[in-house]
Amino acid sequence: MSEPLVTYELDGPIALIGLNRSDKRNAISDAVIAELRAAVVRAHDEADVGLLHGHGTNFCAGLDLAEALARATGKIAPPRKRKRHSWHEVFDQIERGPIPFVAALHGAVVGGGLELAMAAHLRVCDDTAFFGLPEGQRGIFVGGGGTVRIQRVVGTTVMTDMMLTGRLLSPAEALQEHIVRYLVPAGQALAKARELAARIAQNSIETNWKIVHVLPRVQDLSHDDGLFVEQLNSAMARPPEVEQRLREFVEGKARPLVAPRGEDQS
Ligand code: 1HE
Repeated sequence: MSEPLVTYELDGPIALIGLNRSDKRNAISDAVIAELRAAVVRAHDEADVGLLHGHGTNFCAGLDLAEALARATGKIAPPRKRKRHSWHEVFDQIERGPIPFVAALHGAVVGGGLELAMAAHLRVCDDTAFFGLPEGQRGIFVGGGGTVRIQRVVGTTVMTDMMLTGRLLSPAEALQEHIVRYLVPAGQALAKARELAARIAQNSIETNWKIVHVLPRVQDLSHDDGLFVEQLNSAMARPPEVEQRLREFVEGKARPLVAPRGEDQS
């Protein structure tokens, strides 16, 4: 059997998901996306925290440019129907699924590789990492959610510079631009990410879910709506009457949905 393009390992509550195409610098092909989707869905079921990393000397060199060329020249048949962009779907599953994700970054974190990293909730890099958006040089555009996720974190000025000039950011600059929160010596990103994931896994699952889901949505709301959503999420524990109401039904004491014949419902 051939090597998987994406490895999956469950370590207690942590699912480690590794891009495993180091001969092609972990470039993302359609097959990689399909395996990544399967791994993420499995992690949603089995784990409390996900961890993205790359095998070999790079996290990810972005879109598989050879496959993109084959597509552009008609060597790969276009899909028969329009469907949701597969990268958007999978990266959204990472960012807006039931569990938080940590990303361990090293070497190239470029193009779609940076877009994938930005779908995680917390990023760590080592000092071999470099960050870039070379789409301009390749004649294409970001397509893995970068206009939303990267721009919101680094701001329009920084993203525009990265895209127009192809400027690569160093680990220190990535820290300054909030792309990463932790910078460690070469070779230690995965260990640090595992340590952070283990810490996150000690939180309540319910609070982790709220951190992942409430924060980005409130960021999109007005001040007033944001405070309202915060209140709903902080104050709304399950009301005590729920248990009583469920028991009434289970014990046959609940009022029927449909009124018995002849009984006035008005
Ligand atoms: C690839 C890819 C790739 C490497 N697609 N095959 N991404 C880029 O523009 C980045 C392109 N890659 C590079 O600039 C360099 O490869 C790296 C800086 C990442 C690494 O350099 P290096 O010297 O270690 O490796 P290499 O010799 O350049 O590449 C090794 C092999 O990987 C080689 O294949 P080989 O068969 O000749 O051995 C490369 O062709 C292959 N390879 N990167 C396909 N990206 C949804 S929109 C997202 C848009 C984007 O992501 S744009 C950014 C694309």
